[in-house]
Amino acid sequence: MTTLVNWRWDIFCAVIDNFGDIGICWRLSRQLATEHTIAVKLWVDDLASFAKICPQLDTNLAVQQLAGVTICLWSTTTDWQKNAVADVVIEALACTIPMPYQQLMAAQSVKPLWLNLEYLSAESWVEGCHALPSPQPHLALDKYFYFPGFTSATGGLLQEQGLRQLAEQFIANADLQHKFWCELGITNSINYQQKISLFAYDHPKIDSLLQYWQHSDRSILCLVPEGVLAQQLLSLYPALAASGDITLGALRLKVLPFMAQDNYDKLLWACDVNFVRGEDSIIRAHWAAKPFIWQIYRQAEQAHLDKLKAFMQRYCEKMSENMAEIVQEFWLAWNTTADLADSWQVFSALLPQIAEHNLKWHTELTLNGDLASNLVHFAEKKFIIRHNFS
Ligand code: TRH
Repeated sequence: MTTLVNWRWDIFCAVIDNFGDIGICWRLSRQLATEHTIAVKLWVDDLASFAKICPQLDTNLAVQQLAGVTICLWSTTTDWQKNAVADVVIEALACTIPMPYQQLMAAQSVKPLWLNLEYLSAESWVEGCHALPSPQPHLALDKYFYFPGFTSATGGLLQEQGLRQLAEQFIANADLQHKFWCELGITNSINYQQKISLFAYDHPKIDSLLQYWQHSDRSILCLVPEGVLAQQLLSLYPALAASGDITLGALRLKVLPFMAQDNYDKLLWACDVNFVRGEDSIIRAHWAAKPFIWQIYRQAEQAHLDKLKAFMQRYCEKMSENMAEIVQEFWLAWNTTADLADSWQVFSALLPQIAEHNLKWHTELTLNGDLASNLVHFAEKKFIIRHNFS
C-alpha cells in the first residue's frame, strides 16, 4: 500500500476582498504543516493583503518559507509546467485553479485529490452537499465539495490543537495580558471595566451605540482595527484622526493597526466582548468564548441575512426563548440599518449568561473535530482507495 509520508498538498487562494480568504488559507496551511507534517504549498495571488495578517512575509519574493509552509506567488505568468502537481489540491473559497494546472492534474497516472473548500454556512443544505463529488467531464477528474460547518455531518471548523488551553492560560494570567496591552500602547488597561474589540464593516447607526457607551456607568475601552469601520469613525470624530485615540465620556476609542493573526487571537482573549465579521474572525471569537456579535459579509439582495439567520438558529438553539430573542434582536440590528442603543442595552444585561453559553457551544463544536484533521482523514481515505484500485 502507498505510504502517506511525504504527502504534498497545494492550496490555491485568490484574495477577492478583505482578509477572510487568505486568513483561512494561511491558518489551514500552517496547521496542515505543523500538526500533520504535510508539505504544503500555498499559492496566493495577493501578497500585500497577506502581509497585513502576516508581517514577516516578504512581498518581493515569489517563493518563500514561513511556519513550515512554502508560500508561492500565484500570478498570470506562473509557469505551471515547472511545478510538480501535488497529491492533494485544494481550491479555496470558490477560486478557480488555473487551467494549465488542471490539465496537469488530469495527466497524472494517479490523479490527485481535488477539493473545493467551500464557504462557511450554517444552512442545513450544507450537510447534504458536503463531501459529494463534482464530476469535471472535460478533464475526467472528480472534484469534491468540502464544507466547513457546525455539525458532525460537515467538515467542522478550523481550530488548532491546544488552542483553548493557550486561551485559558492567557485569560488567567494578568501579567501576560498587561504585557499585551502595553504592546498595543495601552498602559492603563486595568482602569477599564469593559474592553470591547470592534472589528466590523461600517454601520449607518454606529453613532447610536457609541453614544450609549459614552454615557455608560462603567469605563469602556473600545479597540477598532483599522479598516472600513475605523474610517467611518474617523469621519464621525475628526479628533480621532490626530492620534487614533480619543476619550468621550466613559468611552475610550482607539484605532489599532492590523496585527499578526496570532496577536489578533490575543485581542479576542483579552477583551470582554468581541464584535467580529466575515468568516474567520467569527470562528476565532468562538474559540475565545467571550460574548461575541457577528457582522456577516454582505451579499447582493440581502442573501447574507438567510445565512445569518441559519447561524443564529443553531447558535441560539439551547438558549432560553427570552435569551435567544434578545441575542437575535441585537445581532439583526447589527446586520441591518436599525438603531443600536436599545437593543444593546438589553443584550448587554445578558453578557454573563452569553459567556456561559459560549463555553458550552465551544465544547459542542469541538466534538465535530477540526477542519484540518477532518480534511486529512478524508484525503487519506480517498488516497488509499486510489492507490489500491487505480
Ligand atoms: O476580512 P473579512 O471581512 O473577510 C471576508 C470574509 O471572510 C468573507 O466571508 C469573505 O467572503 C470576504 O472576506 C471575501 O473578515 P474575516 O473573515 O474575519 O477575516 C479577517 C482575517 O484577518 C482573519 O483571519 C483575522 C485576521 N486579522 C488579523 O490577522 N489581524 C487583525 O488585526 C485583524 C483585525 C484581523
